[in-house]
Amino acid sequence: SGRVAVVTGASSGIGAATARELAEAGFAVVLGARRVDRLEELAAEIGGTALQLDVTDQDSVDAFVAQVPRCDVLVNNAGGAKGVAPIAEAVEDDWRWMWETNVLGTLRLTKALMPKLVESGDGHVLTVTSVAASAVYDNGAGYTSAKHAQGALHRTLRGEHLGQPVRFTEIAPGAVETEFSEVRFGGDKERAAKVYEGITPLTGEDVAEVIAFTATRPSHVNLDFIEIKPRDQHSAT
Ligand code: NJP
Repeated sequence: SGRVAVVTGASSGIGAATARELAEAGFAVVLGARRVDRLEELAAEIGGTALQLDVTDQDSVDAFVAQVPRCDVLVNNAGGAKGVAPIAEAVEDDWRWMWETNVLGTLRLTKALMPKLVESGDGHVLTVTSVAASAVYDNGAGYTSAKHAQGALHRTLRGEHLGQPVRFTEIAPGAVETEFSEVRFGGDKERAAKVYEGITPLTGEDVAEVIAFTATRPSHVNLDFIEIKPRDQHSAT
């Protein structure tokens, strides 16, 4: 079909699985992340183009977007949590990382690719937020606040583009087995195990299948918001 899907954070977890699913669905995929060696490996397997991308760096975003000839689907997936601490012990660098990556990263990519998404005639922006985009929990304010902001940004975009041929879907996952937990807990496996006690997490593929389903609905159908959680997870944690 010649349709092009851009996936950020495609070097791991949900993003890598999403690139795989979208390639299977017939999209030409553009894979973006900092670890370009991993992207190249994946592209060799599923096809597509591997391009280095740091969403926290405007120059990197500009160079990336300049190499994307066309964009029909954008999956804003790059993101994550860093650090677990009460607000009284908040580490400003961790907060900055979370806001730069999840919030401003989504802003930069979406802003830069929007002309191409409109030009597509059937554009679609899918943003991977979190159950943390609509909940709060102790020791998680840096992440929950960043995800709330990312969600607000995404939902506002939908309103600002009404009447234009672009769809907007927010994907809000609960616990997913990826490298997320490693980054969040800085490798502290005991702490991670305690937080996720009793929960069998989703796989990246579970979320990717939902993203691919959403991106392949007829162009007049907009799935606005999808929360996807493990069976035994009740709330954000
Ligand atoms: O995590 P992980 P997930 N520029 O760590 C990339 C949300 N979520 O797949 O740059 C560009 O395996 C990084 O690539 P690299 C979560 O908040 C998850 O679970 O090479 N890319 C890697 O590919 C996030 O928004 C859970 O290091 C950057 C990817 O991001 C999304 O799901 C729960 C980057 C992260 O892959 C995918 O995360 C939830 C940068 N500056 C929400 N910085 C969960 N897993 O439990 C990072 O509620 N990346």
